[in-house]
Amino acid sequence: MFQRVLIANRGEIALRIMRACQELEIETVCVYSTADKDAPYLKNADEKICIGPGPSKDSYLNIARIISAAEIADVDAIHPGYGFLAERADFSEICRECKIEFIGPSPEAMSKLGDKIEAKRYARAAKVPVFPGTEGEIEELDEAVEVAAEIGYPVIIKASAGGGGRGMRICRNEASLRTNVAKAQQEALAAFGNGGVFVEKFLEHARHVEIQVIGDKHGNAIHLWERDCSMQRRHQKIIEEAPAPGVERKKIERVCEAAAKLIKSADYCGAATVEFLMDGQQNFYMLEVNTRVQVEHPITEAITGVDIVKMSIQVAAGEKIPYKQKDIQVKGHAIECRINAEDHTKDFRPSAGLIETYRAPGGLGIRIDTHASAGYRVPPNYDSMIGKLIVHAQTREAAITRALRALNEFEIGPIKTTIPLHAQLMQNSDFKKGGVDIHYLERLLKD
Ligand code: MV4
Repeated sequence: MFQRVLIANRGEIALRIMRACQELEIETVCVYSTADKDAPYLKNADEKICIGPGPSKDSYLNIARIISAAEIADVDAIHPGYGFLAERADFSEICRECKIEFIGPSPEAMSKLGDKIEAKRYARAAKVPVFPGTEGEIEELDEAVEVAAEIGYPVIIKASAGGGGRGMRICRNEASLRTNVAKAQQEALAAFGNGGVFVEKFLEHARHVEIQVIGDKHGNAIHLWERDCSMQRRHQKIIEEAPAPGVERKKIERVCEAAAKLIKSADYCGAATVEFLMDGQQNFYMLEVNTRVQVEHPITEAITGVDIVKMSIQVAAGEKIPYKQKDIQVKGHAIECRINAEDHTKDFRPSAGLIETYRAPGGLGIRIDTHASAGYRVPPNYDSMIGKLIVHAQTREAAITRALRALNEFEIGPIKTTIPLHAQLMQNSDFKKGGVDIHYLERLLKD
């Protein structure tokens, strides 16, 4: 096992990783920017190293500074968390060149699955369902038009290097497809340095269901079942839950097994998420593979009892996954509410500043992953998520009741947070029924 790990991240996920390291008796070194210098979570680290000023490009995204910190602190490994450098294959490669273990996939595995066209190839081979569409990247416009005629409109053009909603164009007829392919290619080249685009069937109404998987360096991979992340706004998830309400277990089990096979076929080490859209008939279509630990991993931890962050470190250190697939059983239901420092009544405007009042809920089935507390100043430089409330109960209904109870106990002020929005959603009859689609929240907020 590693002796010392550097955490190349900040906030709640830096704290989450430090806690996992402590339980593994690994020393932690946390990097920070001057915007985070007084943040209390840094006290949880054995050592902290300032890597630059507030702007991410000069600190949390600055590879040279992070590698220098890792060399100075003499760490064995770096955990990237999520965001920042987590999905940068060049960073994974530089770590390898510097003989520092990157806690996550190899640059090869990350590139294979991070590229959407490549990922779709691996998916087809592993019998993971994908959208019908062009096989690889579009070379001839006429070929794309032919495929679109076969699968029927609407279709969507996506950039192979895109993700999270970037580089997509919906085409509802041939004329639109003909004018948009070249534009999409140019845009993709400018934005991602890779002009590869593909076409697939566009699904209008769908739920976002994703599967947690993990691989080790011994050719093993398992899945940890699914999460439903349909409650989102502008590609930002707001609420996630596990398992996905109302989904036939036999059906999801087949997709989960294929997802595990997919990452195994890519020699993938670490935690990953295979994202799907699910239509009204519970057909699944893969969207993309996220090659990192995700924000919403705790709901999977709640229903499976598996510590995903700890396991991500163990597999990076060369240990085998300590579970057989049949050991991973779903127990109860979990819901995560993302607590953002935002005013949802003012178009989710960021609400940074000093937290004067902080009173957290507690009790059975409540977990709060946050770096916030009374006296903490939320810096304006970074993502507005300041924490997550994760509730676990025996049934979905009980989890919703428990979440509302916890949200009513939760007091953060005077900055605005999404707590009141969550309390409203926990009482929303459509949410309570289960199975809202990916456009639900945006529709609700419009009325
Ligand atoms: C789609 C789609 C419909 N059909 N692909 C958006 C982000 C990226 N991960 C893929 N996305 C979508 N791809 C096909 N073939 C609809 C979306 C989409 C979406 C997906 C997941 C969660 C929220 C979304 C919001 C709008 C569009």
